[in-house]
Amino acid sequence: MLLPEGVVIDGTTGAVSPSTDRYEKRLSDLRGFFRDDAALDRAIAEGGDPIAYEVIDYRHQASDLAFGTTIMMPGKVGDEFNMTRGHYHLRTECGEAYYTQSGEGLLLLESRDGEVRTVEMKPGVCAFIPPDWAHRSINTGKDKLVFVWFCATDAGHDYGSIKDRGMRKLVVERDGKPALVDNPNYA
Ligand code: PAN
Ligand code: ZN
Repeated sequence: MLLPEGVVIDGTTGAVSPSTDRYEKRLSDLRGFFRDDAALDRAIAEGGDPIAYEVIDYRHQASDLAFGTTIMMPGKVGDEFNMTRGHYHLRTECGEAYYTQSGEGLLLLESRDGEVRTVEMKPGVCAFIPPDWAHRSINTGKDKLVFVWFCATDAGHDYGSIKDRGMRKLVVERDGKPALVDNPNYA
């Protein structure tokens, strides 16, 4: 039987205690997601293939609800800010919430019929991700971006559509500021 418990989440480091699982993605794991492969190679060589983000889970298969943190490092690949892979949920009726704890970023969302929206990520903002919207988070700041996510345990991830087609928009640095621009490689 699952028992209630208080899970301690550190909003600065993203540590979750207790947690059930974790993984990390290095820049080399994100090949194919950034626009500029040569810039990715340079960033990997210069930084020693640094960790781009880490995900820590509190997840029990016997419960419908899971949560955890994502901890994103600052940085850019070329002029594109560090980002997550981005995905739709396999169970298309499942939404999600992203509650930012520290840092600053943008949540980029895209519906199946091509509508694009962004939600600012900063402490105090809990972003609502409606069912069947692709979502990718982007660290546009100088520090770590840490957020808590809540979603259905079995929502699942469809990464393929985003990897194959890309998202319609990119978040790049222009004049020292984040800007949303058309993705020239969008298929
Ligand atoms: C989040 C994401 C996490 C990493 O937990 O999985 O931020 O992003 P990618 O999975 O796109 O690499 C979530 O949205 N879960 O559904
Ligand atoms: Zn999700």
